[in-house]
Amino acid sequence: IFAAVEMAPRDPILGLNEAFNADTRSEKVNLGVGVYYDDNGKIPLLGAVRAAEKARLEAQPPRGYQPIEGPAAYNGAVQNLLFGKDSALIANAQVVTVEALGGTGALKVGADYLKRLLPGATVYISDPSWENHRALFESAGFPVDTYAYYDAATRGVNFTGMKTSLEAAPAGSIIVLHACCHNPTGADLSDAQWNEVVDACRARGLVPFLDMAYQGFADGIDADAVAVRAFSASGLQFFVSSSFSKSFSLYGERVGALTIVTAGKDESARVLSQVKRVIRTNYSNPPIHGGAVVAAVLNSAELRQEWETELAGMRDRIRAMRTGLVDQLKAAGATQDFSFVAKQRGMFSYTGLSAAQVERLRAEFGIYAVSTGRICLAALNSKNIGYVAQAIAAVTKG
Ligand code: PLP
Ligand code: TYF
Repeated sequence: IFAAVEMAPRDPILGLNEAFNADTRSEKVNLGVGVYYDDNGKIPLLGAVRAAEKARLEAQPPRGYQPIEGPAAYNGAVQNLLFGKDSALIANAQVVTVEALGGTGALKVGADYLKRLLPGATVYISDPSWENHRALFESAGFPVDTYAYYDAATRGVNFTGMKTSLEAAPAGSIIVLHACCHNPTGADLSDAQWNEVVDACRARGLVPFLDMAYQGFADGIDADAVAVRAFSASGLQFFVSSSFSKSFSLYGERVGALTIVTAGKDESARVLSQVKRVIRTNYSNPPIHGGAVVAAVLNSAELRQEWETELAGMRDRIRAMRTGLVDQLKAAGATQDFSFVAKQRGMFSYTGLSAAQVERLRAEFGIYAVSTGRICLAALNSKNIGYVAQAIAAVTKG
């Protein structure tokens, strides 16, 4: 039965890890995958997470099945992060949240449910977007198109183009929006532009699906929820996927959530019953550990404060790497102006490096980046930043 099976293409980002791991050069740097490393090049174990894990271990809780939708303590904490704890939507029971296997799992459960709800819809993702968005919605059975987003000339958002795309999308189309820290460009919408996107979704009858994978990595927990809050105030129904992979440094624990805003309590109950059916036929119910840790941190005043401080530390370190890279590129004699790197937000920068320049970085310097020119700033540190700046200056000269 396997004789005619073809080799599937590798994930362009995760595939880079394999090549990086096989590289024997000691000076090698992996700017490919979107993971936050500390200044020692290590994935941090946050102090708040360590404390919550220690308490769990000591309590020796039983390992029964979880509710299909995950524990209420977790789902409620996710809602508070997204909407603010005093949100009228929460008070009105207009919010349905289910725990999911990371942000990816939340997108997939949402996509599978949407396919049942709107089988004829087209999904629109930003041009460009996270590689997995297209594959994920296609695998749920949707045709996937793009809306204009990035403007290479300004290295910002082509907002006129984006609005034109949204206004041309057929009613009932699903619009996947990066809630903050756009992956891969680092270019986000302004608060005023979010309000215009809300208006366009309302006018065209579009179904917004906000992907929140980096809450707290740009300006702060509430500041980074601006898009979610704009949609919350609109009276529209919409979807949100949350990921705690980055903000809690819990990548491999697979902690995320899918949240759906409905028109009211009765709708919420019916929607939840359908989403639970999707989950039940996929993996039945979520694993315990990651969600329990996140809920314990978010629901304890003390641990939450510790987490917020640690999150701010990650955010500030990335910012310092952005300005540091701009300065060191200048010092290394780069002929190009890289000041835009300091203005982009989140973990990534679309550097404008060509595929050929990215290949030179790998071959000559052991520096790995995505062939689109995306680099992860959170992989830079005080030891490798000078080396990376020298290398980028070298391949972009002339
Ligand atoms: N969405 C975006 C935009 C991402 O960059 C990522 C990155 O990992 C995800 C979703 C997936 O998150 P997770 O690793 O929690 O599945
Ligand atoms: O964009 C990134 O690098 C992160 C990590 O299939 C990632 O979002 C990349 C690819 C993928 C899953 C996660």
